[in-house]
Amino acid sequence: MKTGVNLMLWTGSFSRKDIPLIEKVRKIGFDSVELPLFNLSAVDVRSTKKALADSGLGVTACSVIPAGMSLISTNASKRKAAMDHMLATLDISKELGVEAIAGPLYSPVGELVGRARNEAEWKNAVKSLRKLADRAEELDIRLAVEPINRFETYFLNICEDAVRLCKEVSSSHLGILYDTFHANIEEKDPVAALKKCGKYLFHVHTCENDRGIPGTGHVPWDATMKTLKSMGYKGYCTIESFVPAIKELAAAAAIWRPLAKDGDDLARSGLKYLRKHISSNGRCGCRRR
Ligand code: LER
Ligand code: MN
Repeated sequence: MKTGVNLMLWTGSFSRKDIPLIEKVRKIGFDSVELPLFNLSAVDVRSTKKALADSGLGVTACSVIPAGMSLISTNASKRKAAMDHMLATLDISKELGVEAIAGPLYSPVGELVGRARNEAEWKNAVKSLRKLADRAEELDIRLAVEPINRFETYFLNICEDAVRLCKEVSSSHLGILYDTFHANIEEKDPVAALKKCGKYLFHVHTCENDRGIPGTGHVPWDATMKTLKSMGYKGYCTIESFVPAIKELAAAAAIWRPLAKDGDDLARSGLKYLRKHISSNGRCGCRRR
């Protein structure tokens, strides 16, 4: 298992000005960096590619469906817009050397419609993700779909449904992003849910239950890490969090109080905690900060 950190600790959407963050992440000591690829036209592909290659870091990307678009909608033009956006995300990811694109790859974060998902939306999701996964297979980039909490989506909240989605799409390149923060809200037993992801587990977001520094709250880290090891998970444990200073993300993720001194503190302290877990056999016994 390897470590990673999402640049959302320091920026709202990855762009040219954020390239120095890649070196910062390497210096802090992470094995990989996660790029928030939201505004594709702001990415300087050549310079970013060089910075990534120079860093030697593994690279993942996180992606969301922009407002007004949707892979699950019964509105064909919304589906097409979302598909075009995701195909463009795959293309740029290929150029950057991204190994996996992860996130709620179905409808916009925060889109709630006052009812549960319906059969038509499920079928559209399967169809859309199959098309995307076909392209992901050609490019050899893994797609990891993330169940998120009920206040952020009505479409996919639990791992059991994510497994069903993966089974129905049936692609070697479509799997699950398990996020400890969302699992803590939605799963009756977050660790059992993680285990059930089985071979579909492609990526992990290691977030504390309040989105703060891993190890400072009540996520069952010992059991989570032990389970990841027992599953033979070799992917990244990527810290994803948000700080009030990045206003657009703070608003989207409902961060209304500081959860650490700043992004650097969150990254450094979180990494220290995760590393102890990753290198220990069985129970870590790590003390909470
Ligand atoms: C959304 O709450 C989340 O956890 C992110 O991974 C979305 O980019
Ligand atoms: Mn996440």
